[in-house]
Amino acid sequence: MKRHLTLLICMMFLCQWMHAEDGSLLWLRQKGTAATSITSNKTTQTTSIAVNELKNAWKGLPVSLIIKKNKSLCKEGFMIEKKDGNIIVSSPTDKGILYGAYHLLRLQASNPDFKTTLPIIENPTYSLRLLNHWDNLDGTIERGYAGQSLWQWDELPETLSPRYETYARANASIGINGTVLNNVNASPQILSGPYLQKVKALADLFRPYGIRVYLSANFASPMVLGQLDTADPLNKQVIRWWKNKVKEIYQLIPDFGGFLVKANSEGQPGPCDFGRTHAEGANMLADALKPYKGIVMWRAFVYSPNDADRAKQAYQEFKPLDGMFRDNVIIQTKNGPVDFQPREPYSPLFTAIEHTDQMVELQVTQEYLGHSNHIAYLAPMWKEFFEFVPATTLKAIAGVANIGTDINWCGHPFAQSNWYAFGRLAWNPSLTSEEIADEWLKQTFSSKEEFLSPAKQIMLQSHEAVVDYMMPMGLHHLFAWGHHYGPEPWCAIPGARPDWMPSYYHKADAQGIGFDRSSKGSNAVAQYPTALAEKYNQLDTCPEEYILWFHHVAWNHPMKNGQSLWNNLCRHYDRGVQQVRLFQKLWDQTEKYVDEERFYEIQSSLKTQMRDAIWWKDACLLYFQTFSKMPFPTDMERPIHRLDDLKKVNLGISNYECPDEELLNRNR
Ligand code: BDP
Repeated sequence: MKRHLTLLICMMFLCQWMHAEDGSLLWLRQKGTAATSITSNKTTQTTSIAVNELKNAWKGLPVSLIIKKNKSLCKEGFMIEKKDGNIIVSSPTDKGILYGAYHLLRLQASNPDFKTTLPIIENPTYSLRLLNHWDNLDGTIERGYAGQSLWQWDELPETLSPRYETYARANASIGINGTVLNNVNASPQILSGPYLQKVKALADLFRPYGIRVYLSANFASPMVLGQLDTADPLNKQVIRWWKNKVKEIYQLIPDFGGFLVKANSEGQPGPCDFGRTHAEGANMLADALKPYKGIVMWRAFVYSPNDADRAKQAYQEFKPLDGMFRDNVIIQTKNGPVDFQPREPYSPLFTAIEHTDQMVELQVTQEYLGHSNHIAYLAPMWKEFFEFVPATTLKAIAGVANIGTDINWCGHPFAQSNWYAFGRLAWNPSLTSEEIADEWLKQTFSSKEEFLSPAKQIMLQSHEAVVDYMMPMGLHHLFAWGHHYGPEPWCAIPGARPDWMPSYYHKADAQGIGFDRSSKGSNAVAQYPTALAEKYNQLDTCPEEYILWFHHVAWNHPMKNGQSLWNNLCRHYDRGVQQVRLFQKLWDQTEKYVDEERFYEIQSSLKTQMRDAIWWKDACLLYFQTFSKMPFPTDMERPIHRLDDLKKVNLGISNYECPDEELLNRNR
């Protein structure tokens, strides 16, 4: 009897453990009830996946999947309609069928009335919707906050982790159709024979999910792997080396997507090392890829250490090259002109380049937004970008992934929403942030209004809150040296690049604060189309959210609300902190509707976010006060720290003691 009881208790524990909510299911949680008829008119690996997904999760009418031509659909588009008591999902391709099946499941989970909205026609806005993994071959991830790299290079190609398939499913479910497997700071080894075998194994696995594989290429690969004494893009041997390499890749991976290249940026090799231009470098690779329909995504993230205003440099380097690139080259530019800051104006390259295909690089991983500790739902930030850069001017879209080996994939349960939102916006940038949040919450947590309302409020206000407590009003790059997590506006490392120091960006002095990029300053405003340039150029017409990006503003300058700049700055920081307090209360309201594990995990990470928000506010305001010499508004929450103490904070990931200047400048 006693033994039976012990067994029963053990089994109960085991069941509980098995059902413990660890976030690993992402937004793919639906389960079907009855065996509904799901048929398809053709069978491919891809349609079989679609059939299985529906068999496992669909609860409604019989579904027929039909591959057929339809003039209103592009290759990956699909139509969902109701006919004679059936749901028909049709598309010209099996990929479109798969997307249609996932869409049907999404509708089932997020819109109980969706049948009244049929027929639905969906075509993706961008034909290339890519994740960029900044994963290194040693398993680490540059700016990754969710564990190690998913790719188990040591085990590949023989062993395939089951997570690869879940990764592919998750991507396909939101329409992502390409993945760059390795870091833009690329090891040449990725192009070596043994590694290409490993890449092939992943490509084979991802193919039925409609996902193509791409690689980041190190421009010096012919020297490192091919023992050539140059990587000059005009050198015949170099050209031959790349042609052979590309041929080797396509023999293994016939649908290989192409290369992503970070060249002559932050110490990476590139054509400029050999007196050639970015266009000459990109074109040489493009020519090698062309016979196989491969592409080159050439990054415009360049800035040299000496030049005046870092925000101007990508434009200065790439605008004169417009029109000189082959038609299978796409210039890949970050959304803002500096570097994924909490808020930046859009990069003026997007409206300046006219004769070359362009794509935007967004950062899903929260390098500058609290890593995986803070809730920062990024759809609102990305939507801001699309207000300035019409979706149709872009050929493709890429997102720097936030995915790692953590059981919940992204570190923070809410960070999954950024992976999700990236995919959904890449498919359709006109979806609203709220629609995407709503879909994601319903699929990931619960459809109960009592849950949705507070959770959605947190999500929709979260990005602005982070901007407020970190870098409001156009401030940028106030981050601590090395880790890009905490504040260090005072940071000054002797001998380090000036454009890696916060003071280069905030320029706080006795008069005021902010970077003068007006026509009286660096004149970065001139890189924008005339109407915008004029608007940004004048202090009184420049939007307040960018004011310190474009102007050096006097501390006592009266802002639109009649109060001084200093008071406004204080109010923003304070508002950020108050918002996180509000998020804590809102999250507590959801307790009844969320599983214990995720409820407490998020509750606890909000405590960290609260602590960090106060840290940011106190550090920035106490430091800037040493210049403004103005008092805090009386109704603002007082700092709880002393500046001297904050200056001593060291998260143990900085390079303060690094004596080697080159290393110092590379590890930033
Ligand atoms: C910066 C990151 C650095 C990246 C670089 C890039 O700090 O790790 O290598 O961007 O995008 O934001 O190349």
